[in-house]
Parts: sequence; structure tokens; C-alpha cells
Amino acid sequence: MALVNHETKDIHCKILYVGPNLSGKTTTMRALYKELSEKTLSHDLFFEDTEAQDKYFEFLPLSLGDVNSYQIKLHLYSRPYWGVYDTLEGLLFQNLDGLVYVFDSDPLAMDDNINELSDVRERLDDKGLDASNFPQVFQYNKQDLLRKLPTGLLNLELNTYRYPFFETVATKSVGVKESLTSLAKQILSQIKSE
Ligand SMILES: Nc1nc2c(ncn2[C@@H]2O[C@H](COP(=O)(O)OP(=O)(O)OP(=O)(O)O)[C@@H](O)[C@H]2O)c(=O)[nH]1
Ligand SMILES: [Mg+2]
Repeated sequence: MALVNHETKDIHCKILYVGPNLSGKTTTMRALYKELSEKTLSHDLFFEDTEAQDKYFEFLPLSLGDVNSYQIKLHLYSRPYWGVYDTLEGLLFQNLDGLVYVFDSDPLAMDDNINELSDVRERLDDKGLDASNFPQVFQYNKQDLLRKLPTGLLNLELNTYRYPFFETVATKSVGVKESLTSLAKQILSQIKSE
């Protein structure tokens, strides 16, 4: 549930980037950092290029500007390669406001996409969240590949509940901001309706 602070007039939303190994989650967050983040933040604090990189989640706080005089603060996390730390996984899905699925459009990654989707659904279930009624967006990443799956097929297989979807090229910042904005809108409209 998003944290709304009426005194300081800000709204904090927790967003988790999920997707199979090497689908482009970190690249997406790096691209967003370049486009949106507050320049006072230390880049190195959140992205360390170490061998252990895959084992830890990444965190990126962003400010999305004002809506009705409230500052929208987004706290972005990425899910580490799954199965690593069960406790950490539980924490990442705790108090979640929205999900960005980063799927790989490479035909060879389709099984991994499907496995990741069903694994995330289980995690949502564990937290009592309903995958058919929860803010989420789908990124079909690596659209620059010569061999890629058609978006219609990816949508049919993965986007069962027909949520907004975006064709992205994270390495070139294509579509990543639009995808996050669409998710933020879903979260905000849910807050308004409560
Ligand atoms: N061609 C292409 N390559 C991409 C794109 N996005 C990411 N990559 C590449 O895919 C590889 C994996 O990207 P990451 O961002 O590290 O993927 P990840 O999902 O964070 O991977 P894990 O954290 O290990 O699960 C890197 O070599 C990226 O440069 C894209 O849109 N197109
Ligand atoms: Mg990563």
C-alpha cells in the first residue's frame, strides 16, 4: 500500500522490477536513472559492478514530480536472480504497490519468461495479492534483436489479464519511461479510489 504523508505532502510507492535472468532489469533501471533521477544521488551507491551483483537487489529512488501538489516518490527495486534468498524475496514483495515485468523478446528466452511469470504469481499469492487486480505493466524488452518474438504472441502467453504493455529497448532507453509512467498512473488511480 502506498504511503501517503499529508503533512509533508508526498506519496511513496514501492515498485518491483521482475523478469528472467538477463532480461534487462538492471539496464532499464540504469536508463531511468539517467533520465529521471535526482542528481544528488550517488549512482555508485546503487549499482556496483561486482561479481556479486546478481545476488543483491538494486534500489533506485526517483521523483516523478507533482500531482495535485503532492510529490510522487517512486522506490524502484529489482528482483535478484530468483531462488537466491528466500527471506529477501519475501521482503521485496512486502508492501508492494506495483510490478514491472521485464520480459525478454528473444525466442530462446520464452521458457524463462513463462517460468518467471508463474514464480512471481506464486509470490503475489503468498502475499495475498491478486494478479488480476494489481498495478502492473509489461515490458517486452530487446526489441532491437533481429530474431524476436511477435508482441502479439508475448501478450497472449504472458499478459493474461491485459495490462498495459510496452515494446522496449532498455539499452537505448526506448519505452522504459513510458512503461514506468503507465504503472505510476495505475497506482495513483488506485490511491484515489480508496
Ligand atoms: N540487444 C539488447 N540487449 C539488451 C537490452 N536490454 C538489456 N540488454 C543486455 O542484456 C544483458 C543483461 O542485461 P541486464 O540489465 O543486466 O539484465 P538483468 O535482467 O538485470 O539480469 P539479472 O539481474 O542477472 O537477472 C546485458 O548485456 C544488456 O546489455 C535491449 O533492449 N537490447
Ligand atoms: Mg540485474
